[in-house]
Amino acid sequence: MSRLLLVSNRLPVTVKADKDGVSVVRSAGGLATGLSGPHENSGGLWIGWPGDVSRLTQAQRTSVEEQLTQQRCVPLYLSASEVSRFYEGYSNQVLWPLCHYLLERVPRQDRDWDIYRKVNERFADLTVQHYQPGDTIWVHDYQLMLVPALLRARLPQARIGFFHHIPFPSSEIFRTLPHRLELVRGLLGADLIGFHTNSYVRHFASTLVQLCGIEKVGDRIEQDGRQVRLGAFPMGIDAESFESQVQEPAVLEEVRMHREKSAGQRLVLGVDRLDYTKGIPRRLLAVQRLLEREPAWRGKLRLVQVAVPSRSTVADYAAYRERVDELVGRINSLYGSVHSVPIHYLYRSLNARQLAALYRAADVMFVTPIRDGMNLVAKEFCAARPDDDGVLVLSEFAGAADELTDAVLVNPYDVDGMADALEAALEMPEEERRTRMRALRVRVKEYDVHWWVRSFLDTLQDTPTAPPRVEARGAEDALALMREAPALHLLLDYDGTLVPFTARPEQASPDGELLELLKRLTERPHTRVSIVSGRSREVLEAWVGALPMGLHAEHGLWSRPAPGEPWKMLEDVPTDWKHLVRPILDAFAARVPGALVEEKHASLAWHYRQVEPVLGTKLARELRMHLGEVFAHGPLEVLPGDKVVEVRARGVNKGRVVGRVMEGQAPGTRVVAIGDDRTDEDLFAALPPDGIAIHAGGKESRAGYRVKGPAEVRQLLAALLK
Ligand code: ADQ
Repeated sequence: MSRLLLVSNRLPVTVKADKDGVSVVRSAGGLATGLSGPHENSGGLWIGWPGDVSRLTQAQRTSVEEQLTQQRCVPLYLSASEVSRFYEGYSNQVLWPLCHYLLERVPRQDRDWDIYRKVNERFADLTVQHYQPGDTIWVHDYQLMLVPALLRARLPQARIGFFHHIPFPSSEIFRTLPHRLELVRGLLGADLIGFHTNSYVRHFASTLVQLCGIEKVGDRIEQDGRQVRLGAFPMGIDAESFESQVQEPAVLEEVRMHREKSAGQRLVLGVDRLDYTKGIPRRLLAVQRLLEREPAWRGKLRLVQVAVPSRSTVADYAAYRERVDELVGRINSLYGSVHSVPIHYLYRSLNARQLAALYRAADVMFVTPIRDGMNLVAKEFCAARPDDDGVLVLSEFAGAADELTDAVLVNPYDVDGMADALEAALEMPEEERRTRMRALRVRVKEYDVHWWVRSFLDTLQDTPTAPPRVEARGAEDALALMREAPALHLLLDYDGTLVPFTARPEQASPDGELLELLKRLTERPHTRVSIVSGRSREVLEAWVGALPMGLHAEHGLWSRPAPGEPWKMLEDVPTDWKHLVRPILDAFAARVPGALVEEKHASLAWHYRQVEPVLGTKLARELRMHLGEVFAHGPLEVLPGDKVVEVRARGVNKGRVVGRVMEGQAPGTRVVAIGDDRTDEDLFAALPPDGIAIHAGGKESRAGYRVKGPAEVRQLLAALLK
């Protein structure tokens, strides 16, 4: 196993100072537990913030550092202003509410972005300092979204994973962020980006289409010549430890005590960080509604709500705390008696045993976040029920709801519906409770935190990392071969290879530099140049027809060996299908602004470069399917290109050009083909064994050599002239 470098905002430790000195205690959180095995076994490091150490003496600081080193942790200290602006500011006041669909909580002024970026740079710097070739880097969560790209720029060959622990919202929400592009590009520095659920993967994928114009987003995309994989890896818990804990005599004793104290009452449990995403007020209101509606439940049920203090220095959290306090007071004053109150509210953290005992004692676990990346509490409750009893009521807006389908699922915005669900849970027959809980436990035990870590890291290991500087080496090697060849024939694609793409096809005419470069290439001794393009004859003649080159238009349908010579068409190419296809393309163009239809002699093209990207991609897919169905066995081929769907007669492809240009060619001539898209793959495939295929771009290609795009193609060709 390669060495694992974990990078997260917080280190998995708590620093405790007392009069005897200072101790660094390993925290027992889910992430820390799941990752401790791979972290230690791989001899890896964990890089992160150890929490506020500003009040420690110098001696205590030294002791903290020693203890951290022993635990293979590397501290990154944050200043008070970084804590308030990077952590509380941008991370928790912008990204956190936004990813939980709470746009109205995002401040109007985006003041903390610069600090967010700077702290991300600090994390990346420290990681680079500790990186050794062969290490696997795993970056965690929304506080560090820029880190993958910052690392990639400096460690092109590193294996980098990123896991997003909170929801990734719909692209319509995400794109409201002023720095949306930087954040998305930050993530794309990773080889694997993991989310809890398939919906988050889908949202991220449509954000890529929407913001970056990346078209074919499946479970992987091409980015700067690398593959970036996307995947759903639902995080689990250390189920075994919860299960064994609730069988310990001391915990069972505590369970007995809880039951005794609740004699004659049903125990409903809520356990959360005190966070406005956790839906505590509406949960309280649901209890109130049930008591209001069904007086028989008064005095018969008790909600124990445990809330861990969280982010209390952020104003929204302080206000939220007051709201919860008020509601608890109001409901208790309305429905409490001299002997008992319906809501038992604890504002504190519990240790693992206390938590386990409460889970085991509860009749109903009430988990109602208005949004939650996953929600581990729901899973912990199931793991703590080896007695196969207890009912889980779970918000459908928690990631966990995708897996825990045997819970009673509720809409946390529907207070009446939640009151109904709570009553149904309280009255659920034993047989049904057991059947549901058994199914929940199987899920939680099988897909535990160890499974989560393994599946993410295995996928990351399987993801091909950036090929070792293929582009640069490829260009150099290709150049060396070309220089050695006694004679050359260059077959050059035009759009995307010699010139970058433009908004409208007619704007891509050659610039002076390109015309000069082509002219000089045609003057190079023993060198012939041909353009092999999908463009029409007229366009090629108008743009480059004056140069002494061969021209091949419409993907090789038409050829003209030299200026002044006649254009010849491939024989037997049917064109009588065009009047059937044209109306379909026109109809699709009429459905959306920006789409246009181009007609060539033996092909038709539907261009959508100027269409809103998500809609354009969707319509292009629909069009391809429609054409594929209607003309399944006809003489047509439907080809997806770069922002274009092209329909042409079967059997016409750029590969047909190769045979033609090689006729009568001087012995020893090497054919070099350069192109960027799928249609050029036909050209590459048809090359003779000693031909040189060069892919210009970051797509999958059969070409043996690669350069990045038009600028590098021009550099390569210019180098040939030196
Ligand atoms: P959180 O928002 O913190 O995590 P959650 O997944 O429920 O939410 O984890 C909370 C953890 O805190 C649980 O392990 C729970 O036992 C513990 N906890 C809660 N209340 C406690 C109390 N009173 N005393 C002691 N411990 C308590 C973020 C995302 C989640 C995602 C996780 C993991 O918001 O959606 O599931 O990360 O990716």
